[in-house]
Amino acid sequence: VLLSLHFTPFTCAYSDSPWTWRCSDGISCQRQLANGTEPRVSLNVCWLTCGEYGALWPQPTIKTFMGTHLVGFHAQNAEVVAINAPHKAVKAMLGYAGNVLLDHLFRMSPKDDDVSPGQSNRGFEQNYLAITLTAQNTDTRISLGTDESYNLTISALYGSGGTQVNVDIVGATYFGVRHGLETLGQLIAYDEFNKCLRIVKEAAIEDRPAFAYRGLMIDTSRNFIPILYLKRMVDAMSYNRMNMLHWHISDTNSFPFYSKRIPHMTTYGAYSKSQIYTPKDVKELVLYARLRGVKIIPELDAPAHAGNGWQWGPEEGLGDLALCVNAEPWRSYCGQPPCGQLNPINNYTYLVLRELYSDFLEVFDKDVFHMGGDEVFFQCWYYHTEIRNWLHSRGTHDLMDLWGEFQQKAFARLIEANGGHYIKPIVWTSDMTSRGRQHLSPNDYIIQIWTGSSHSDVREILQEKYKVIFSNVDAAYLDHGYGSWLGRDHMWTIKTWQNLYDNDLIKITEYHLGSNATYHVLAAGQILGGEATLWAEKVDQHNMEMKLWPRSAAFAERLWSSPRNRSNSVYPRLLHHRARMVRRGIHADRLQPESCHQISGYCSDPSS
Ligand code: CP6
Repeated sequence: VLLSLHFTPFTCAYSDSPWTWRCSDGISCQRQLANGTEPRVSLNVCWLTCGEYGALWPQPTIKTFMGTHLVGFHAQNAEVVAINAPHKAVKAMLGYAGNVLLDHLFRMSPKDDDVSPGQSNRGFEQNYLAITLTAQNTDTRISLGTDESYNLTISALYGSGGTQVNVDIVGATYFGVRHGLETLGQLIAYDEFNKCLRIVKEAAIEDRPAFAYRGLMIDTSRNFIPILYLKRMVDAMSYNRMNMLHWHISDTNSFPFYSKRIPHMTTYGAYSKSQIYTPKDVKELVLYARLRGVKIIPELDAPAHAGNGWQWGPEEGLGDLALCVNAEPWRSYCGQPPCGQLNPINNYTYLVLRELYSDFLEVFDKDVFHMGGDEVFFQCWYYHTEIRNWLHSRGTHDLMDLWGEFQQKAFARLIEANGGHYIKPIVWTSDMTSRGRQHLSPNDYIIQIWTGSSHSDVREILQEKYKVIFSNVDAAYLDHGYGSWLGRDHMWTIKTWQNLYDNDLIKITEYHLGSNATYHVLAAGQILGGEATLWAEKVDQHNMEMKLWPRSAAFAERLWSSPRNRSNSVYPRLLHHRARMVRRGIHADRLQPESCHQISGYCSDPSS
């Protein structure tokens, strides 16, 4: 059971300065404090008056102690003084993560962050922040079973030369320690009046995630998204302790992944020569993400959602690898234009898949792989005489049998490409996960639920012991509400940050199974977590960040902290977290007019 203890509110003891209290809840507002006055503040107001400082997001699971006094220091007096790790590689990674934090501290401090002559008696210039990092095991890659817990303690030592603040972060793995550094970064704020950074003098936090899988999906097939923006997405995920980036790299629209073994894929399938992800790009991104506690999970969607890039079969004498590519009228052949679906009765299709899997596994991690499996459109297959003949020869009318055989063969090729080693496949909910589950062993497959949360498939999938990731369309679809790809704007309503925050996976499970069975499903680790999806029919690098953030941050807290409260109590803290993300360079969506930060009375949480 995860505990969340409330602690004494901060009193923000900036007692030596008149201070403009800038509040974001619209209830309290500008206050001038006389010298020596300590504000009396409620918990919420305190979050606000402290600014970003202490607005921890996602909320740690246990705070055993949080002090009330702050110590000032300069960024150049912060240092990682010791790194304990059982392994050279982990030690190097910890050094890197420490530098990411120190970089934040320098960026928080304006260039004139020195004390002008008349102000040099505040006594913080000598203060020192000493950080010790300890990782207990040798993991250098994050996986579904990684222990991401950490303990963070802060204590202060007074000396004649100033105060030394000691920060001690201990994690089971590198990834836990990195989360601890993230929390530390959120416990430090810039004090404009004194021109220094501030940190709480004493604190003790024990923290671990409620769910192992805290994901985001990006689609780079409908529109190409430059690697730089995928890195920015990873940055922002790391600020929210999210750990899985599901890369829906290909679809019918385009195939931007460069395959060394089959360069035709991008020659035929990329939008242009510059809209290609090279192996070097991908390796760089995978490492960049790993250092930030994020795993990149690639998806090679099949057999549907595959078209452009697959047209070269006939020219090379291999026959049709994909059917109904760009066929019109599209409504007869697919759910969304342009059409395309792999040809399951051409053996070369599986050969090509194996080569592609091999190229994917050379650049991505080799433990989890997304095989797609969404929205197979049987009409596309029925339309081909050879496929109707195949059905006839097998004495069946059910194309599920053909699809089942496809899935089993494709999975075998994936294992082959992985040198015969097992690799965990993920598939989307589909007809196969509702009426063709005999083709998917619950021991092998993870099912990603994009079905609505109240659909009976959810109950059946859980009852049959599958492990699941929730991307339920009624709460986790970030692209909805901006108009669909057909311009049918009425089809979907926008998912607000409150919808994502309140997308409680445990409540969904209880709705289907009752509390007793839910207990067992949770104990068996069937609920891996959740993933918000950004389908990119109307998305590119210019609008992706405001669609992702801060709504994904709301889901990140749901998945990390599994809070009992709903969204209506967290609004002020989210505003500060959003401000922090913006300060770090992320173009997160704006939630309020600035006047709400300054004038009392009229702005309040829209969800309450
Ligand atoms: N693309 C792919 C999509 C969708 C899916 N798969 C999708 C379908 C319906 C809605 C939103 C997105 N655009 N490859 C389904 C998982 Cl409402």
